[in-house]
Amino acid sequence: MSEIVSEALIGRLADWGVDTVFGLPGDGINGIMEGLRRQQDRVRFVLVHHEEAAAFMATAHAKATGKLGVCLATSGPGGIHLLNGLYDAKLDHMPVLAITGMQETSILGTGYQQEVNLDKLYEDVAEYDQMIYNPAQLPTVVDNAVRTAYARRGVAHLTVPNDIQVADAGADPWQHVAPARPPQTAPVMLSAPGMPSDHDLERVADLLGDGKKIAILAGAGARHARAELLAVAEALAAPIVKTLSGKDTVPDDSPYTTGGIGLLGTRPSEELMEEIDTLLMVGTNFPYTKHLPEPGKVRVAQIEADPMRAGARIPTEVPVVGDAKQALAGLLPLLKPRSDTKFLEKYQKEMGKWRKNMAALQDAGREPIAPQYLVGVLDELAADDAVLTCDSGTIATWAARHWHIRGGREFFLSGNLATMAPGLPYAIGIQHAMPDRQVIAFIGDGGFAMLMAEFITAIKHKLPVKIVINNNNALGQILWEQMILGYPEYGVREPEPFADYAAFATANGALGIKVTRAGDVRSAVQQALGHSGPALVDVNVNPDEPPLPGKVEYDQAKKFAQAFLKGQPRKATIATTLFRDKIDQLKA
Ligand SMILES: Cc1ncc(C[n+]2csc(CCOP(=O)(O)OP(=O)(O)O)c2C)c(N)n1
Ligand SMILES: [Mg+2]
Repeated sequence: MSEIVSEALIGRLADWGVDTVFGLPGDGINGIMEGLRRQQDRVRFVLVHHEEAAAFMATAHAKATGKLGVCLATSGPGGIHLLNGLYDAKLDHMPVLAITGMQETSILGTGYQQEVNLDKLYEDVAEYDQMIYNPAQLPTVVDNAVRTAYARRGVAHLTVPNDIQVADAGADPWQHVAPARPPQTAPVMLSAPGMPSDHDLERVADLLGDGKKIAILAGAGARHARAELLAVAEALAAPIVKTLSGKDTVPDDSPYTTGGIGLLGTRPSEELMEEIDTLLMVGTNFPYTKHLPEPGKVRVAQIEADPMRAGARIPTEVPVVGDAKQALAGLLPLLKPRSDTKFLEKYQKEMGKWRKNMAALQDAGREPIAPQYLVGVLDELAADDAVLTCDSGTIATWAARHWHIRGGREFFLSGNLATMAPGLPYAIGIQHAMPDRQVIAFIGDGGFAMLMAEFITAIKHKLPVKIVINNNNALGQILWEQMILGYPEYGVREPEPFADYAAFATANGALGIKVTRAGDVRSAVQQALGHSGPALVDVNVNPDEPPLPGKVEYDQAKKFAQAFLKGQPRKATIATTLFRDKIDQLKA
């Protein structure tokens, strides 16, 4: 049996170290499925229920392992479904390869069934975007796709017409002026040198040497530089503020961090940003500039891997291009250790108060159940090296504040696209790559409902993922956003009763536990975490618990009050919740 193009394609990906492809078959990729079947000893195919989830899984694979994530979809609708997950990869700078099918070359352009010009559709999302017209293009085109995804940290897309998929890999049907000569370069990714020049590092050290009130802002690009971040923070007596995607850069109980920034960050981080005179940004392209110091108010140095992003967010006196870990290690010996620790101590004290306030909200005595209590229990009972995935919604705020990074814990969510629904597929993608880790998705009812069929994927693949649903029967985040804008909520709550997702889990052979009383939260979470297979805990929480910003500004409070006056439904329960939050904090 001669080798077909699809077999060569998958084989070349295996040479590159690809061991998993997430996808869903269709008549546009039958040849590629045959290629996967023939290469099944080298590459595992993970059958999903929705292509969007396959793209999220590939993105999560890249986030958690640092290696290329690969997803596969059929021509037309399948390729269209991948897009949201691919934009997640693009915006969070993850190397992902999407493979799609295409109509046979002989009928392209004739308006055949499902004919969608996926290469055109993907122009915006993909850094490398290529149709394969001739078997001779392989493996050069595969190599270029993989290298581009890694080098540009983004999406590569290959679309393969049906007839090419099953053509003889060695076929070359046409006469050429420039015959293809696939280079036999080793399938290894070489990273660009990561150490900035001495001159650049000296300029950073000089700028920091002049600072009196210095902070470090650490993002996802510094996830591998924990020890170096902490050492630099110690030398500078500077608190580390973390972006949400950079939550696992340093542990939450470190005396050197004031936790998150932005709407779901901490009050000390917000206040500190207003007070500093010097900022060192490391591995972050934090987009919410409103939460960064005003331009011109502070001196800024930035260490950033991508030359396109260095200094691109706020006026930056010393932008430096390099790998966070190497650059910080190179910077450390150039720093004059600061003995004045007053600024750091002030914010350590503030963080002490903030931590107490947050702990007070994890009130076990509340009915309906406080979401903060649910995360608090999960935080306490989960392993020290658990991986938590999360979704966009109020859940992100609860996780940001009540899920603590300690030990080898990791945390992933859709940082820049901030899309709903990746939490569950992320957990599946990561569990496939890390079968021995405890992988937990803490997600909302809205996000879960969008891709809930993927829980069946977890069951079928016998993946022990743990799903904890913060079920507020609402698109909670938007409810509060409407009120902060001064508009009474509209179209954001589901009619009662609350959906029962635990029943769905149980009906399909997993462990499913519905929790409606605070007294049952702990035992349910304990049981789920201790279960050897997939488990889902669906917790009805208080739908009227607002995720307030760490520092509520006068304007926000005013708009909130205005919404109340304009006819906000459920005023009484919201007010009661806010009142109890305050009382709990005062008691602490
Ligand atoms: C695909 C998509 N649609 C809509 C939104 C806008 N959005 C952001 S959070 C959110 C609510 C999410 O609801 P749920 O998952 O139940 O979480 P909750 O906020 O209730 O905790 C919505 C609608 C989005 N980010 N992504
Ligand atoms: Mg919800």
